[in-house]
Amino acid sequence: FLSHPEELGVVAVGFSGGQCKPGVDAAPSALIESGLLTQLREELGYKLYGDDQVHLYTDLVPKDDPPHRNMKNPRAVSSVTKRIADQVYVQAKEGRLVLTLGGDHSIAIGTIGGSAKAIRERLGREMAVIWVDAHADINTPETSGSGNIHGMPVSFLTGLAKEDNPDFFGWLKPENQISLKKLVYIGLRDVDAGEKRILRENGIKAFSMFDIDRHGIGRVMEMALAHIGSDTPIHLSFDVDALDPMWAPSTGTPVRGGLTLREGDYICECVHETGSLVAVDLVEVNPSLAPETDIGAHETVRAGCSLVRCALGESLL
Ligand code: B3U
Ligand code: MN
Ligand code: MN
Repeated sequence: FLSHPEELGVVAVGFSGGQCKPGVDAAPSALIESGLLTQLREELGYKLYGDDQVHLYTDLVPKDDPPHRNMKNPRAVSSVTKRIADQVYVQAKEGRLVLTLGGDHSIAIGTIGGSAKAIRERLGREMAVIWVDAHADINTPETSGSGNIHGMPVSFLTGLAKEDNPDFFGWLKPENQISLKKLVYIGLRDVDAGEKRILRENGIKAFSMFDIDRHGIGRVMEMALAHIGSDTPIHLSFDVDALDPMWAPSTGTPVRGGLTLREGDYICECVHETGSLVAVDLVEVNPSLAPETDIGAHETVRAGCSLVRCALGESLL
C-alpha cells in the first residue's frame, strides 16, 4: 500500500492536553535523544521525511478553555489534533509510512484522522486500526468519568461521539473516520463499565489480557489479523501502557498485569510482517513519571524504541 516503502514520514508531537499529568510532552525528545531516529536511518535504512522538529503547539492552546460536554481542554485538543491530521495526511498522501511519536493518546484523533483520509484518497480503501492499550479509549464525552480526552479518541474516530462544531472535533469528516468493524483491540485490562457496554453493543473485536493468557499472543495475533482480513491497510496505534509497568513504568495510568516487552514487540513484528502497515503511533511515554529511580524513565523510553523498531522491521533476518 506504500508507494515508497523505504520512506518514513516522521511527526513528533509533545502534546499532553488530553490528560492531566505534565511530562508526556517530553517523550518525543526523549525517544529521539535515545537514538530512535538514527537507528531507523542507519540500521533499518529508512529515508526520513517531515520537519525535524518536535512540535509542542503551545500556540494552539487557548488561555481560556472551559469544559465542553464534560471534556477537559476541548479547544486545545481539537485544534492540535486537527494540525496533526494535516501533517500525517501530507506524509501519507505521498505514499510514505508515517511514524508519530506522542504525546498522549488524544493525538490519535489526528494521526488516524489524517491517515484514514489519505488512504481513502490514494487507494480508495478503508483502513483498519489495531489499538494496543490497557484501556479502550472509547468513552464518549457523556460516558467518560474523567473528562480526559485521551480516553475518548476512538469514539470520535468511529463516529460514536458526534459533534458538529469544528472547535470541538466537528472538523472530523467521514473521510477521517474508520469503521467499527475494522477496529481491533489488544491488551485491554482496565475498561470502564460504559466502555464495556459500547464494545458489547457494537460487536467490537477486542483481545483482552484474558484472551492473551488463554490463547497465547501468537494465536491472538492470528485472530486479530484474520478479523481485519489480508490486503487491508493497517494503522497501528500503540499506547505504551499496554506493556506491564515492569517494562514501562513511566506512563500516566500504569495498570499491572500487562504485556511483556517481548509480547509487545511480537505484536509489532506481526503487523510489520503483513506488509500492510501504513502508519504507527507510539504514545503515553511520560519520562517525568519514574517511580523510584530514573531507571524507570530510561527503561520506558528504551521499550518504546524497541516497539517502534519492531513495527518498522528490525527483526527481519
Ligand atoms: N478510562 C479512563 C482511564 C483512562 C483511559 N485512558 C487512559 N486512562 N490512559 C478514562 O479516563 O477514560
Ligand atoms: Mn490509550
Ligand atoms: Mn492506555
